[in-house]
Amino acid sequence: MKRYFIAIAVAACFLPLSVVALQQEAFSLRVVATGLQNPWEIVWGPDDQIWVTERVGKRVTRVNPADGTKTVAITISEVFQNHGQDGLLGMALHPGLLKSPGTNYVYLFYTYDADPGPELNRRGKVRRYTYDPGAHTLGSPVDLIANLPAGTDHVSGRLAFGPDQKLYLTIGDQGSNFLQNYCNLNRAQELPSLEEVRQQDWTKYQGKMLRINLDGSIPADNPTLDGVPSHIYTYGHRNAQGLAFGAGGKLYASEHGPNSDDELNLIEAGKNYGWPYVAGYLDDKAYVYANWSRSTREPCSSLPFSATVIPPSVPRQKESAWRHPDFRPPLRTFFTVADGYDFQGQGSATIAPGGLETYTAKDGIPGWADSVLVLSLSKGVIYRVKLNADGRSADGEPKPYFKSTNRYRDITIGRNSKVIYFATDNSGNSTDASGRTVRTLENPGAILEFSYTGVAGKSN
Ligand SMILES: [Ca+2]
Ligand SMILES: [Ca+2]
Ligand SMILES: [Ca+2]
Ligand SMILES: [Ca+2]
Repeated sequence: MKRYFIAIAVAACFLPLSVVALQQEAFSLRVVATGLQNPWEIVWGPDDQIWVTERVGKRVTRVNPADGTKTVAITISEVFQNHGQDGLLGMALHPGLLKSPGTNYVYLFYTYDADPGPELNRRGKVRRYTYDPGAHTLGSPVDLIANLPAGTDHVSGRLAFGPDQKLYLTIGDQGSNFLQNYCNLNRAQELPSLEEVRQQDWTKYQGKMLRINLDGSIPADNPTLDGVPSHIYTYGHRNAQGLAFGAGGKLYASEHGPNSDDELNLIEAGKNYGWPYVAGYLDDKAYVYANWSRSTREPCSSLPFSATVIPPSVPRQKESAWRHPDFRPPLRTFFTVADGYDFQGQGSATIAPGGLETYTAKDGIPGWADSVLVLSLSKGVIYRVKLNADGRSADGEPKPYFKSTNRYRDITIGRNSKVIYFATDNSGNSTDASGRTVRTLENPGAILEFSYTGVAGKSN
């Protein structure tokens, strides 16, 4: 077992952290399993196995944390996967799994081809499976809601099971107004009409957080937005890939920003999280909404996309030109930079947040109770954000842990809350110890275990 002491002064590569934190906690690292095909969601199960969705592998796999033994619960041939963000994504276990009769349920979100012919019509669905504890397999599929938006970017697809017995699902803005989808209108602020909901036309569910009954229907107590009840719980989201409930049933989500302003949000019914009018705080810093689809004089399709240079024919709107009574700013950004920040020279001021978990154990790692752990894909660290007592604001700066040259995709905490597991991507960009961007990953397609071993240094 490799000793892995986290007692590092944080390097300057994590700019623009204003406070340099000195971590005291020590952890030992153990590689639990390798050879997974893009593990995307990991959940500690009631059987003390780590349940894994493999995005590219299209499988639900149970991994024995003691020896890494893998048992495939199901391979889903209907999953369609051909780019970096689609495939088998979110998973939530019914809290009654292996505990109460009639609740051996596992909920999955994945992308599929809704066109039976040769064309591709990529959509997303939430499907429920029943677990057979004797055979250790998943069967009896029931589609709860299908035909959800799913494109070639910003699919999101994180699922959580609420204390209110509802399913929560993130659906991204599908990369609209960005990169290869730059001429698509961003619909994160658009809300469906009564007729669209009646027709089960879920187009406007792009850039939303959904709250779904366990049979797929619309909860009677969901917010009514613009006079229309729907599955939409919150809106104005870009790409929320981390989602977890914390103390008091509060719901937290991480969200990818554009070139700056990755976010940690507290999710509350009916609120508007600002995208694409606002990135991070409503502060007019380093972000302006440029609506490529509304380019006048020169049609969007004739313009080359740039994240930093906006052609004059593309209308732009400052954050402060937009106001909304239900706007909710993030609890914390990673990171906000000032106007004039040199994105081309210095690169994006982002961490690319993957999964997220709340840390609630009072008898766990000292000082960690009431924290949120936000995973970074591109920095190879996990940021711990301490919350204030009411869970409604962040206390101090995010602290990085577990530095490695990996892309941390998802997290689960063991039955022993001093043991934390991470799933890693198989490929992509990370950051090495010197702060350089690299493409060679230390532990691709793996599950890593970090066990708290005590305090390495003296607090200053
Ligand atoms: Ca997880
Ligand atoms: Ca087809
Ligand atoms: Ca936001
Ligand atoms: Ca801003």
